[in-house]
Amino acid sequence: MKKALITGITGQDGTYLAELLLEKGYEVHGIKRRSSLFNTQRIDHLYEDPHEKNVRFKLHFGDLSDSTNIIRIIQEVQPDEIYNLGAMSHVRVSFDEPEYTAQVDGIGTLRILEAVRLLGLTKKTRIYQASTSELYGGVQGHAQSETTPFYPRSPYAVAKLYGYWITVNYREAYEMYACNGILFNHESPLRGETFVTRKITRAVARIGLGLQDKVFLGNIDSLRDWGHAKDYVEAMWLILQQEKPEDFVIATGVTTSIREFVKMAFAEIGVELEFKGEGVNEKAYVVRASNPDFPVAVGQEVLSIDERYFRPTEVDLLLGDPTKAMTKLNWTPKYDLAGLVKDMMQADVALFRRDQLLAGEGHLVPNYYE
Ligand code: NDP
Ligand code: GDR
Repeated sequence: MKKALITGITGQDGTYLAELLLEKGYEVHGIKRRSSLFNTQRIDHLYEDPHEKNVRFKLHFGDLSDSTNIIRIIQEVQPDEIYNLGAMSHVRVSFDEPEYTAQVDGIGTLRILEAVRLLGLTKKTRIYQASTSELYGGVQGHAQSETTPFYPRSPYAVAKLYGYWITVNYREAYEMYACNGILFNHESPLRGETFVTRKITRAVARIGLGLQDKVFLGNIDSLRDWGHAKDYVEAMWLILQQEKPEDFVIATGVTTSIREFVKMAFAEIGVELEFKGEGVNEKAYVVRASNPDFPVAVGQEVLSIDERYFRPTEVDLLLGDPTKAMTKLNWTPKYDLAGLVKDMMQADVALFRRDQLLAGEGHLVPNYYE
């Protein structure tokens, strides 16, 4: 039985990847951070009682900022594959926590590689590094592929740039099977609540159900190449199954603005929007509401711009060229953007119908404006 170790198992991708690897018959080990509250909500359905026999899902306390802990876990698990998905993954927050982001996203990657080397596992353990389209940040005007030079535009992207190159360097210096997946934005019903797509689908569901009046967003002109996280974890696995270690761009090849994503999400509840005004004064109003399950008032202002969500340096356009992954890995995504928006909206409507019921019974329902 193959053993995989996943850092960041409690995150969006960690959860889908753990599901996939368990389905494939792996023994899955994950590193979770100590927190004052349970932080395992996404993976609770995978939990197995450690007192039982033949448990295939095991969690270890750990942190990418702690080398000795990383070395101990890798020594104990002796994994065939490591997926390094753990990171401070929020671009906006990386401007507030640049040093911590460098420690975890940059040096954290080195800690994994060095642990495998020091433990003499270079011939046994394959390593996947979660690299990102944010590496291309300032590269504009054409689709971005494995040969496009990088231009990071945030402390997050600069930290990930180190992670990218140290992975390439260990591959070349020590002949390790270590690969970068340069993944473009991927979303799902499990996406963190403060990333823009999930923030939008949650807000739209709540507005439709009368739990919230409007949503505040930052720059709605930027363009992103969005795929579904379920498709993207499949690519991570494929990257580690090749004969030779290589880096791959994973993307859909289609780019869409935040404004268009907002329109698509509202369309899922039968609401049509009109955008008026320029720049920070732009707002969106309801011009048609055709679904009686979501009785939104025509003329209601449902979106305003809040400069607090602007970034000191923005990435205006991301558009990936997934040709290499499609030909060499034979990878094809099952979801397009419309399917992704539908999946996220259905999940958030179901989630907030529960809140609506609770609110109807007089229970306090938390406010989710942020
Ligand atoms: P999430 O933010 O959902 O998950 C991040 C995970 O990393 C969580 O499990 C988190 O733990 C863990 N983590 C954070 N800090 C540490 C630390 N110091 N030590 C150990 N673990 C830590 O991210 P995604 O699942 O969306 O992304 C997975 C990886 O892929 C990340 O590295 C991200 O940067 C990268 N990536 C993501 C893309 C996307 O569009 N989703 C695109 C390209 C790359 P906790 O739950 O306790 O916070
Ligand atoms: P990104 O994702 O920065 O691309 O990083 P995010 O969803 O945070 O932002 C996408 C774009 O939306 C604009 N935006 C807002 N963003 C947020 N979070 N909140 C808002 O209110 C808002 N309004 C507008 C942003 O300015 C930006 O242009 C994600 C992360 O998953 C990274 O870890 C990963 O590496 C990259 O995708 C690829």
